[in-house]
Formats: sequence, C-alpha cells, structure tokens
Amino acid sequence: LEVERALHAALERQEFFLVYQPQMDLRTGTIVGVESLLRWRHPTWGLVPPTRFITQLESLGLISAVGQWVLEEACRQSRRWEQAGLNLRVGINLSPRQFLEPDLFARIQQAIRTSGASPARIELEITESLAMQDPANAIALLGRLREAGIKIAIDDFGIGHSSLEYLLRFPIDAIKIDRAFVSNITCVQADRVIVRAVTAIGQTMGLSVIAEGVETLRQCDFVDALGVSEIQGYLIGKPMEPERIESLLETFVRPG
Ligand code: G
Ligand code: G
Ligand code: MN
Ligand code: NA
Repeated sequence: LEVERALHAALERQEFFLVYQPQMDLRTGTIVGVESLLRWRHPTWGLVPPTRFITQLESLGLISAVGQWVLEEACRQSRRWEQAGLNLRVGINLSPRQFLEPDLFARIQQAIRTSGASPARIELEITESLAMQDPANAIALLGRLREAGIKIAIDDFGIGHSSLEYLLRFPIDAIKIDRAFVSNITCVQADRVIVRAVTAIGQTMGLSVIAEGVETLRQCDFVDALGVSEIQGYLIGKPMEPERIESLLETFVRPG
C-alpha cells in the first residue's frame, strides 16, 4: 500500500509535527494546559487526518517510534514554554501499544531527561480500555510515573470499557470526559447525569475533571454548573501551532 510506504518514510523525512489545543480552568478563566496532537503533512497529499493514519501506525508497528518522537517533541516544547516563563501543562496521548511496551517508563524518563522538561508539567493521557487490560500492571506503572512527578489523565472517559472500580484504584490526576457526553449536554438529561456523576467521583478523589469538545458558551455553562474543573474544545481554541498558543496566552479573555 502507498500509505504504508509513505508512513515508513514520514518520521525520517520529518513530516510529522505537533499542534496544541488549549484547556481553560473554569475557576480562574485562564489557559492552564494544552493537549498535544499529532499531525502528518505528506509532501503531495498534504495534511492527512489523524483518524486516517494513527491506526495505520499501530498496525504497522510504527506507533512506538512515532510515539517516542511525540514524547520527545512535546517535552522539548514544554521546556521551551517553561523557559519563556509560561505556566502550561502539556498533555501527551499514549497509544494502547505504547502503554504495553515493557520499557515505556524508561522511554518517558529518557524524553524528560534529554529535553530538560519538568515532569510536573507533563500529563500522559491514557485511554480507559487499554489501562483496564491488565489492572495490576497498569497500577504499578502509573504509580511509578506519578512517583517521578508525571501527571496521568484518563482520556475519552465514559466510552468503552468503563469500570468504576478500576478507575477508583488507578493512581491518576485527571479525568477527561469524552466529548460524546458534552455535545448534547444542553438537551440530553442522561448526559448531564453522567457528567455530574463523573464530576462527583473526581471531586471526591481530588482529581481534575476536564470536559472535552466544548464548542458553545451554553455547553460551557452546563458543564461548569455540573462541577467540571476545566474545558477543552473549539470554544477555547482549535488545535494550533505552538507560536499561536503563545499569542493566545497574551490575548486570552474568558469567553462570555
Ligand atoms: O485532532 P484529533 O483529530 O487530533 O485526533 C484524532 C485522534 O488521534 C484522537 O483520538 C487522538 O487521541 C489521536 N491522537 C492525536 N495525536 C496523537 C498522538 O500523538 N498519539 C496518539 N497515540 N494518538 C493521537
Ligand atoms: O481522543 P482525544 O480526546 O485524544 O482527541 C481529541 C480529539 O477531539 C481531536 O481529534 C480534536 O481535534 C477533537 N476536538 C477537540 N475539540 C473539539 C471540539 O470542540 N469539537 C469537536 N467536534 N472535536 C474536537
Ligand atoms: Mn487526548
Ligand atoms: Na478524548
């Protein structure tokens, strides 16, 4: 396949880059973090949507190499922002495959050490489903990462194999509520009930609760009223180049 061959070459040809989507703290109305998101620009096809190549990277066995590049690049960016005096947490998505690699801890340590990033500014986003596969191992690994000062977020929470029991046992810092629960929050009561319940659990456990995919002011008001602590979504900003994050920070005023 043509895409296959192109992906094999993409890392070396430096066709990958990261964009960053801002996250706003609802109490302070300030940008407190960003999520790094992988992009691929092919020389002739242009920008390829992540949905079209992330699963490909997984099945080709390339996700670890590309994931390592993502880790290193996001850590380098975090270090640059820290040196510029900006207070930003940087979220990094880990694929299921990466999470199951036996040397993941060493790889993360490596990325942090070589970049000079502060572990406390790095937040790893893992999906529920993959963390659940082997709870004992996952708990041990997450514990080591947190002991090293790195933050952990459960991504896309609420879809997939939700197990509250495991969630309660996982050493984590944040829950990211999947945007499926946010998109209809103003009209679907069931979604509000779920968001309220997740938020209550998060608060009880001292976790941040981030609502994803907030696009409108009304959605923002709803999740705010339900106790969510941070929002991420087009209302605050689309994923953007790192320089644009810096200008956003200078000019940002809370919407509404
Ligand atoms: O912008 P969005 O279209 O970026 O991302 C689509 C999907 O791709 C999301 O589910 C997101 O978690 C995933 N994704 C984006 N960037 C990365 C990355 O760096 N690593 C992994 N494993 N997944 C990513
Ligand atoms: O799966 P994960 O949560 O890591 O990926 C986030 C995905 O959600 C990315 O594809 C990102 O571009 C997308 N996204 C972020 N904010 C919004 C939003 O407000 N609306 C929609 N429809 N998608 C969003
Ligand atoms: Mn994510
Ligand atoms: Na998500």
